Amino acid sequence: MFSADEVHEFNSEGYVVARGLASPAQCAAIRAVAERDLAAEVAPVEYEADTRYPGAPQSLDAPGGRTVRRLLQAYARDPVIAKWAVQPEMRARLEQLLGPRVELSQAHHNCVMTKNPSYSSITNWHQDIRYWSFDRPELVSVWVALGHEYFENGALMVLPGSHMLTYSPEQVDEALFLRTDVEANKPLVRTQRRIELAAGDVLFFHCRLFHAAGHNQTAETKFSLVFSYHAADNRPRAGTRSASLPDIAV
Ligand SMILES: O=C(O)CCC(=O)C(=O)O
Repeated sequence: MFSADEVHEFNSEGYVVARGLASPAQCAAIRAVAERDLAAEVAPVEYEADTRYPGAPQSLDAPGGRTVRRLLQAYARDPVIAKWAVQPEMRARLEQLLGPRVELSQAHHNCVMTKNPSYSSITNWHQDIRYWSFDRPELVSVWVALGHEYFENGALMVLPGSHMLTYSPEQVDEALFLRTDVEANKPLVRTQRRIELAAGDVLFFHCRLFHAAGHNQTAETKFSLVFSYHAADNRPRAGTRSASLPDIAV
């Protein structure tokens, strides 16, 4: 369970880290699945070229275009992953943040991020909710470090408190990334914090928290397992991508 201070931290900062929540055995088992599926390119995957992020190869056939960036549909990939996602410890913590009766969305995140050392694009400042459609913009993303995550291998950075930010349309670009050339955003971007995680640390963050990440400048792929959860009474809007796959009761 989170302490009252940790719940307060999540509510005020938009994120909280549970250190060592995944045991070394859980991490090793999940990572083994990810390494196996990455080596065999087990579908469905998202390639670097698919992301269209800055620095991504222009097409699948460009050098590095077919570098796997995400192993999609993580929940359905292997029972080891599914078990992790709906374990009682996860439910207990998520209920503290979201309220009773929590569901996992299979339509969003639900992936293992595989940030490759040779080809990895950067992810600009964004809110996860930007393309998601739910009755209320109240979801929690849960990011499990399957190895050490630090600035040089492209770890996440966050803008603390930005989940409560109201901003004008000029502050974001057409893909809803925060524009770093806009004067009003500069002080905000200076508040950035780097989130360093050890294997097994788990970052819980609000779907409106602005976050970003850089390239992987090291020699090893960075693996992170990521899911999104919502309260059962916060329904995905019919006809949208958010409603395209059944939610899983936690
Ligand atoms: O590891 C990264 O580049 C960040 C990915 C991310 O922020 C996202 O998928 O929402």
